[in-house]
Amino acid sequence: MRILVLGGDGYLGWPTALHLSDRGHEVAVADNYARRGYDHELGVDSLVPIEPMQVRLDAWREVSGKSIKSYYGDLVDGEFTEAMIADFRPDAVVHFAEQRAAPYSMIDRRHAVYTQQNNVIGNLNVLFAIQQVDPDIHLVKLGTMGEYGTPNIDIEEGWLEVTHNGRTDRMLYPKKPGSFYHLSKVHDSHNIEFACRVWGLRATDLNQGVVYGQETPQTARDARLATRFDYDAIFGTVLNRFVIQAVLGHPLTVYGTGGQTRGLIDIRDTVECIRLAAENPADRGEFRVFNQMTEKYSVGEIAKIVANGYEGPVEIEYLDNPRVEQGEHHYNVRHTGLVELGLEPHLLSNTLIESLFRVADKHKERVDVAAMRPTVNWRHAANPLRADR
Ligand code: NAD
Ligand code: USQ
Repeated sequence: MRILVLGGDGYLGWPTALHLSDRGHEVAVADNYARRGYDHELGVDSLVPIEPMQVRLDAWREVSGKSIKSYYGDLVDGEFTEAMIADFRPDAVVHFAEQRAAPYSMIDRRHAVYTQQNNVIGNLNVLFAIQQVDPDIHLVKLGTMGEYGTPNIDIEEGWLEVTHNGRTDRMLYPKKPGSFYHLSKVHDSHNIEFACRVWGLRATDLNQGVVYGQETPQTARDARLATRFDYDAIFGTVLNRFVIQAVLGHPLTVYGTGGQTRGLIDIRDTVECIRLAAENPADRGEFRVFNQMTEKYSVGEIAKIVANGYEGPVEIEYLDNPRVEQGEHHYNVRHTGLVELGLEPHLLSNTLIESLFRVADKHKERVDVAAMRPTVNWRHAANPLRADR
C-alpha cells in the first residue's frame, strides 16, 4: 500500500513510518517540525538525541535498502495539504500531526487557541483534501482515550446504543475530556464522523491510551533511527517520566492520590495497531472507532511497578494535583476491535521496564531536573500580562 504518515517526525509517527516501510509498504512522511519548536520554546529536549529528518531517512535507506519520501509543510495550510495528498496519492493517510500535550494546551489562552486551531483546522484540511483528491483514501486518525474522560459507565468503542423514552439509536459515545487538547480530539472525531456520513469517506479513529516505551525493532537498528523520549512535565508521559525519575533518584511525581486510572499501550503495539488498521480499511461511509490500549493501571500502581522494578531506592512523592481530574473512579473499557484484527499485545513487563531503565541511564546526563516539576495549573491559566499569575 501507499501510506502517508502525517506527523512522521514525532515520537510515534517516526517509528510507525519505519514499521510500515519494513513491512513493504510505500511510505511518505510529512511534518512541519512544530514539535522540535516546542522544545526550543520550553527550553527542554528529548532525553534520547534525535537526528534531523534527512539523516533519519538516509540511515533508514542504509540499513534497510528502502526509501521513505518526505514532505515539509503545515497541515493548517489547506493548499499544501491537498497538493501533498494529490502528489503522493496514498491508499491510507495516518494522521498523527497534532499538538498532543494536555499541559501545553492549558498553559494560557494563546496555547489553548494554538492547540485547537492547529489540531482542528489541520484535521479539517486533511478531510477536505481526501474528499477532493480521492474519497476512497482511508483516514487512520489518532484520537485519544481521554476523549471519553472517566464516566461512571463502561466505555465502548466509539459508539453507544441508547434507549431514551422507549426509542433506541446508535449514538457517538458521550465525551467528557479533561483538557483543551483532549477537547480538540473530540472536535476532530465529530468532524470525521460527519465527513464519513455526508461524503462517504472511510475513517478509523484510534482512541489511544498513554504510550510508553522508546524502542521498536526498527528504531533499534541504528542510533540515528532513535525516536524521541520526553520526560519534562509538559510533554513527558507518566510511565516514561517515572522511569527517568527513578534512574535520576528523583521522587516519582504522583499527582493527587494516584487513584486516577488510564489505559496504556507499548510503543511496539502502537505501530502494529496502525499497520492493522491501514491494512484492514474501514468501509466507505464508515466511521470506525477502536480503543487503542492494552491494559489499564492507576497512576499509583504505575509508580509502584516502576519503583519495584528499579534496583536502587525509589521515593514516591504525592503532589497536589495540578490537573482537575477524578481521583477515584470507575474505568472499564472495551478494547477488542484491534485484537480481533490480530493485535497480540506486549503487556507491561519487567523486561520492558529494565530496557527503559537502560535507555534512561545511558542518557541521564542530558536531563534538566528543573523541567521535571509540573508548572501548568488547570485551575489558573497563566496570564503573561499579569505578574501575579
Ligand atoms: P509528537 O508531538 O511527538 O508528534 C506529532 C508530530 O506532528 C510532531 O512531529 C509535530 O511536529 C507534527 N505536527 C504537529 N502539528 C502539525 C501541523 N500542523 N502540520 C504538520 N505537522 C504537525 O506526538 P506523538 O506522541 O508522536 O503523538 C502522535 C499522535 O498520537 C498525536 O495526535 C497524539 O495526540 C496521539 N497520541 C499520543 C499518545 C502518547 O502517549 N504519545 C497517546 C495517545 C494519542
Ligand atoms: N501524571 C502523574 N504524574 C506525572 C505525570 C502524569 O501523576 O508526573 C498523571 C496525570 O495526572 C494523569 C496521568 O498521569 O492522570 C496521565 O498523564 P500523562 O501526562 O501521562 O498523559 P495525558 O496528559 O493524558 O496525555 C498523554 C499524551 C496525549 C494522549 C494521552 C492519552 O500526551 O497525547 O492523548 O496521553 S489518554 O491519557 O488516554 O488521553
